[in-house]
Amino acid sequence: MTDIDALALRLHAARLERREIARLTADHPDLSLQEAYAVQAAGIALREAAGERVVAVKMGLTSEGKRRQMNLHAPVYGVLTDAMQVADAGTLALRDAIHCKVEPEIAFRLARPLRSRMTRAEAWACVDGVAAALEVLDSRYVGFKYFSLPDVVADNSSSFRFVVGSWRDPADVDVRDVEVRMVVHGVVAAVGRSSEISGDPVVSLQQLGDLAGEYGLHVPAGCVVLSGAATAAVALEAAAVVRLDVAGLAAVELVVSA
Ligand code: OOG
Ligand code: MG
Repeated sequence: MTDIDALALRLHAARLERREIARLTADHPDLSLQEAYAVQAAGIALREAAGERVVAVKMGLTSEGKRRQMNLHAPVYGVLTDAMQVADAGTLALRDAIHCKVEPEIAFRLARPLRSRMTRAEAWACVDGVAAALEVLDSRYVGFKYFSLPDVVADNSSSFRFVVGSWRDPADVDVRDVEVRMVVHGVVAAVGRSSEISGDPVVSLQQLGDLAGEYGLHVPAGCVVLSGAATAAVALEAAAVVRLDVAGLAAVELVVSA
């Protein structure tokens, strides 16, 4: 077995057992970003072998707020399966997670596959739906901390669960610079603007096209893309109701149980 598969299994087991582990670079200090994406892909292959289906891709670390919170300084992607999706207004059980956090996202549904080096107009032409979304992150690393980009990439960019609200026609919305407001149990927990996502959330699609081309991921028609959180993530507590309001889009909700 190659190291890549062994590392993927290490993270896979930690996730299934809800157990924190040391970051991979503690004993693989030379893990490259290329190898980290290979570990991520091997982890997704393990999930597919267990019957899960890839339905979405998420960009991460596309806003300054997130990069500062994680002390990591370049955008990354992660792959999301049907088993990670929670219905709008559905429930997430904290006992399924290690130490999860929630963050506000804007989702795009693709009518065409993403490619490398797309212009903004070309990326926008791939989109046939826009929705508000919540992403729940959960790191497999001790204390939800890591000190390198390869660690977080290998851990599928801390992916855990996501919720997508009702889709709107892209012709009816302009999400370049709108307010994003996440409310937890009636109290505003995070406020930002969509322009904090790569300057424009559509730019996240262009960046994903480039990263996917570089690391060998196919982002097909029908795929959903989360463009990255506009604000820092917020730790989740039981009995909370999380709602995200994005101006011009339908609100999306998540209920959190113990
Ligand atoms: C990495 C994932 C970041 C986002 O939207 O910025 C992310 C992390 O914060 O652990 O999903
Ligand atoms: Mg995110």
